[in-house]
Amino acid sequence: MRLLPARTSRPRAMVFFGLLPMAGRAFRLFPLAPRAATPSPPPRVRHFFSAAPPDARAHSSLADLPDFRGPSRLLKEAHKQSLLVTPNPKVPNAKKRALRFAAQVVDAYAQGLSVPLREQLKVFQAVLRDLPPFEAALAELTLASLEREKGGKPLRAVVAEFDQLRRTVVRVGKERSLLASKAATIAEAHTLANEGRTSVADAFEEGSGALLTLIQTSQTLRKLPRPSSHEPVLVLVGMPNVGKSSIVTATSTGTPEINDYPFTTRRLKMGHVETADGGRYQVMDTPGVLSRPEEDRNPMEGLTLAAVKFLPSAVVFVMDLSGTCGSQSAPELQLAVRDQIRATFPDRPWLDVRSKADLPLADGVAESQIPAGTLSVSVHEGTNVQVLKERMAQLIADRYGVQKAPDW
Ligand SMILES: Nc1nc2c(ncn2[C@@H]2O[C@H](COP(=O)(O)OP(=O)(O)OP(=O)(O)O)[C@@H](O)[C@H]2O)c(=O)[nH]1
Ligand SMILES: [Mg+2]
Repeated sequence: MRLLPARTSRPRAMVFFGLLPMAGRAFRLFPLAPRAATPSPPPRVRHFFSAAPPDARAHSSLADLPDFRGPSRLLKEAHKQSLLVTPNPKVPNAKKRALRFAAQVVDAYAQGLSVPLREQLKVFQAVLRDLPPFEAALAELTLASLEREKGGKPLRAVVAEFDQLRRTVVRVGKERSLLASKAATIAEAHTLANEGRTSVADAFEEGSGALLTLIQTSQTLRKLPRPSSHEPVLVLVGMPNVGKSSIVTATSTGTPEINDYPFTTRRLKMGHVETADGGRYQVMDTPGVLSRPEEDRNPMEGLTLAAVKFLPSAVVFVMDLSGTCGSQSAPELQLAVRDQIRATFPDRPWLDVRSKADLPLADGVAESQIPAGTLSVSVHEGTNVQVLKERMAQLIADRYGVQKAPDW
């Protein structure tokens, strides 16, 4: 029998993103752990991360998403698998033996494609199903945000196409195997086996765009910056352009982009802080949150609020009350958003920061409107940056206590 050369794929570049099928997922707040008594300064933040909390092991992680094999690799593997089939010597009749052999070659080839497709999809879906709430929200909102930016089909439609691809491979394989098993001659059986594999490969390549899309989606989700569940996390929240990323840069190893226009930060960005006593915690920079009802929020704002909602985080709320960061972040709107978020998460360890304190308060903003305990900071002049670092470490110590792992 002439053996077919391994097929190479003709990738059809299709990159679609969409919402994960998570409707009905119960979004719940992480219960706050009882606060440890505030330790006397300097705050000790050592050993928070000494052990993974038991609950973390019950969940999957975006890092577990499978590394899908691509079309050309699957075709090569299917080809190899079909080469392993041998004629059955127990079938005495030469023609019967050849017909059965031809059918089995086609079957092996089709299964060499359809079985890995099924297994890969199973793992992909199982990982998404078992994500902890924050990672589920992160995946959902990131894909929604990419869908808005790039257009395309929702993920559930792509998954349906992927499954359709598998079914088509199975169907064409069965049809062609049946045909080979009914060949009139030994020579025809050989020809039909080869043609059968070609037909299966063509059907697979025809629909392989769905596989490429899932590969891309899986890679995107795996690479998403996200906090480690073994270290405390402090989240910076505020309206666009108020100086959040500048504060992250001044206080941690994070190096987010800084610009004088809103929504410079479009994804979560992580930095780390090593404390004086050898402890370590994470600082998360977030996209700005606008003053508007929940239902009007975009996926980027959703990411920020999900971080506050689902992570056992401490919050630094940043306000630029100088009136210089744009009308959508006007001081009175910032104060209103601050009150709204604070009221939603009254138990979160919380620090209000007035940024850009080198600039005067905007006309019409009275000192009495500024929340009590607000720390004035100027990154540009270095004012209170050291105090801010100490207060951040204190917040983390308040939130997580000493020698206590995060409860997520
Ligand atoms: N005068 C002054 N300007 C500052 C200070 N800190 C930051 N800025 C400026 O404020 C602008 C916005 O800073 P970012 O750190 O990018 O603000 P952001 O809140 O992260 O912005 P988005 O990511 O767009 O929401 C930049 O032009 C910064 O240089 C400060 O202490 N004083
Ligand atoms: Mg930013």
